[in-house]
Amino acid sequence: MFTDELGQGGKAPDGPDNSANHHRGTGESLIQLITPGGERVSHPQYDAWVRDVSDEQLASLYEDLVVIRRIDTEATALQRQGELGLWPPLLGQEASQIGSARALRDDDFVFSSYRESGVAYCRGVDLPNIIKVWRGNASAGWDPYTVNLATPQIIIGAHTLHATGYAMGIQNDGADSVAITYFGDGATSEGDVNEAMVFAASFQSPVVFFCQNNHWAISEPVRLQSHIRIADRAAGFGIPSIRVDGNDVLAVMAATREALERARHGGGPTFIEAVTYRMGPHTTADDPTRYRDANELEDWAAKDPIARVKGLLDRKGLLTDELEARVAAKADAVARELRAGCVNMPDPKPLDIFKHVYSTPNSWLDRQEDHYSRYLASFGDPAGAPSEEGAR
Ligand SMILES: Cc1ncc(C[n+]2csc(CCOP(=O)(O)OP(=O)(O)O)c2C)c(N)n1
Ligand SMILES: [Mg+2]
Repeated sequence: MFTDELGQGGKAPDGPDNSANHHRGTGESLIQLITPGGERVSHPQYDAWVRDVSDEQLASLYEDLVVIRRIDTEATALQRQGELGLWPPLLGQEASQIGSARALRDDDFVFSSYRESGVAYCRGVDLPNIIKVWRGNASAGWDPYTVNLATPQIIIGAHTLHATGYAMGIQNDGADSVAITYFGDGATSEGDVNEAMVFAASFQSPVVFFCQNNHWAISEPVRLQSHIRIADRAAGFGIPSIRVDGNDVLAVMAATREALERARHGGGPTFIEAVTYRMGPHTTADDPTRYRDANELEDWAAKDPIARVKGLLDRKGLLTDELEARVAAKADAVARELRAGCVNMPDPKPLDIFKHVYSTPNSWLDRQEDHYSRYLASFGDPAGAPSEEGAR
């Protein structure tokens, strides 16, 4: 029923022992509804939050997991082929992203970090727009208000302040939507995240702090990041926390639904620590073999988020050839659309960089644009001319 097998990692050869059992703090157990072997285990509190999930919906969650892994694989390949400048892989974190994003309402608003491409997929962002920024074609891939998802934040933790501010706005409007913000284990050490939690707690704002503890902040292990469990940091702010198996899509969905309902009904913020693992590099520019042990990868491969849902579907007699074929066809179609959208994306014109900086004219920016325009013209190169949309 409860398991602590997904702790924060064992004793590092030369670091402090921060394995789950040695963490100081309230130490609530990890919530799990599907074991790594694909067995559905009951939970007295969290079963109720996913009781309505039908066999069909379980199959659809499986499809989402497979599709976003495929998006990730395809984008990684596109980067290796020189079509993208950089890509931050989400491999291993699929259940954290799908389980939480599928718990949201359309009118909830998401503030994410750079690794949440699975969340962007769930919010309905057009596939090529997910990779537009990583191709260097735009500063932002989509209009946040069309999908209620802010464009991803690279500055670690800065967007958690935006989420709290947005949630305070929801309160002023008297609405019952919720802001949710995604960030990493490393981000919890940033001042911005701490300030966002102070304000959210003080004003009991409807915001969910969704932390994907993937055990690494680039090359810094979480055991160095925090000497207590990440979820236990929330207690210092008076924010209730949930520590959930982040590789278990149902458990993540249950935890997120609980947090969202609390926020919707005036119960204030909740902190969710989804305990998961970054199976790939930090980004395609990183080589994790330089700082982490292959055994750790093996341990986590055995807790794969897709394999366990597949196992559960199998136990329930739902893993039919028809389902497998449908999911594979969907993943293929998505990969094709992503690739075609990427390689056929029109290049931006150099002067396009001045677009969308301000919504109203700005003399300081206009001067820069004029200067840059004359600089480009000095090469006699018409490439500097603004694209059809105009310079701004
Ligand atoms: C304010 C700030 N400091 C440093 C960086 C450089 N940086 C980029 S990603 C990263 C690690 C973040 O780790 P974590 O919060 O665990 O998220 P993850 O990458 O694991 O998803 C750092 C330090 C940054 N982008 N912003
Ligand atoms: Mg991390």
